[in-house]
Amino acid sequence: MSLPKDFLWGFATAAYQIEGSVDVDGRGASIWDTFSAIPGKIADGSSGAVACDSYKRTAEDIALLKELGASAYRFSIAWTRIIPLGGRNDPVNQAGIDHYVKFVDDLLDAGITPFITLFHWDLPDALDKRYGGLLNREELPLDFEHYARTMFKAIPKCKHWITFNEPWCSAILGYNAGYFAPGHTSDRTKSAVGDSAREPWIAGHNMLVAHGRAVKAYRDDFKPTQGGEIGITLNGDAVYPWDPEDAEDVAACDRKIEFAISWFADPIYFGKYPDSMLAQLGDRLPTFTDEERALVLGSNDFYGMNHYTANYIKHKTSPPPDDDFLGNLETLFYDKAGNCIGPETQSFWLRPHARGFHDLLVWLSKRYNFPKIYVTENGTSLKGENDLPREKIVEDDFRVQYFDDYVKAMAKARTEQGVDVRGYMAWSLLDNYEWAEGFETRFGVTYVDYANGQTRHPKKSAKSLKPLFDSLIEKE
Ligand code: PNW
Repeated sequence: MSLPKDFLWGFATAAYQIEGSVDVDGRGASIWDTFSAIPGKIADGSSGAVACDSYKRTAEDIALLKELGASAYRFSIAWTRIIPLGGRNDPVNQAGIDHYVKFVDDLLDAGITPFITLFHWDLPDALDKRYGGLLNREELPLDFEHYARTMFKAIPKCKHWITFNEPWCSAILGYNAGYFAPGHTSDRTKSAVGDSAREPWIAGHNMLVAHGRAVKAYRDDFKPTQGGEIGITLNGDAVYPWDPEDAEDVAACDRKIEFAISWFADPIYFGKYPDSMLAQLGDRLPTFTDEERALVLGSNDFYGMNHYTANYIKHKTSPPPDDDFLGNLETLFYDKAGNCIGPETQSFWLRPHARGFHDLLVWLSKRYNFPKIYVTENGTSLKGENDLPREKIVEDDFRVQYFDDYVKAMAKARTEQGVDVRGYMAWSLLDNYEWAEGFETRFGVTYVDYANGQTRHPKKSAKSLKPLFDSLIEKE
């Protein structure tokens, strides 16, 4: 069991979760600044206004990455630091560009390969207000392309670009459940605006086309001279039938992955939405124009995979309600025989089950003809971690075990099944702003003492990855 010689490994973060400095150097507001200011939307009432203060601590973060032995770092750019109002005719903010140019220079000087995510959910608020943000089929792709071009031009030294992080989360959590910014939902007790049955599928479609436009721009005008690669990062959980004897539960397993992953990956690899989604959603799923299809088809140089957990899947027999986004099925932690998928964590949706990682890597590889895969996120929270004193938090054996199990499951999938995995980024370098869960949930391999100046204290898991990868990466 092994990983290839040039395998890249390291850690991932996202701008709004770590940077803070929201009013510094001309940054504009994003939908997360607006959303987190609404009472009741964030568990502890917090925002990313300070977070880990990483905007001002780039040297400290790079020193930490170096100390932990990382060969790669995935971070995201705050669109509103580059173009504060977001649009293609709006002013560009040189101070924002300079910040990320220097950050990449410093990473490269430290021998760390940057992976840049262009969009990790922090849409310019001005675009949301101007034309409905992700819901605008004409404007969003053009504005995203312009922003992407600005970054490709500014940072030719970056060779690994990710367009969108987890469009499923932006579309479903942002426009169906209303749990994430901009908080749209049909539930009028939570939001005055939203149509859970329609908006998510429109937002998803528009992100796909925006991704396609940015990729075409990169390939036409930057890749020939810069020689880098570009792809999208999709999230998805592993699946097992609630009743392995029931063919309907087995079929529902594929449908679950199709509604989460193939929603985006099928148009990219096959030029069409999955049949299971077309059958259930009908004309609520937008139809690709010929131009859109051409932009999206074949638009991945690599597949970015975010993966955390697994579920048992039970099919439903009654017709799905209009706001169903799972594919008319239930996701469960226990199967029919009473087996539990994995232990509880601090995240209601996350239970470790490492075999699922192996099985999903194989499923994806078979469906999409063994694409080059970078695992762009994988990690866990710990039940009750935030309630412990610091000396206990840094002894995070549960997280050490999680990484050990998951990384070995990945190496096994490569060695035994031919999965073409080339890199792995643990989520996350730092405890950080966990979106609607605020700071109560800690995903970091490094404890951040928010109450005492954002000081960093590596946990046991931080130091466990280097020996783990050293033992798996081939020497020649
Ligand atoms: C990912 N869910 O999000 C994100 O890319 C990170 O920014 C985030 O911090 C990390 O995972 C840990 O949560 C997800 O509810 C958030 O199923 C929520 C879900 C899935 C992924």
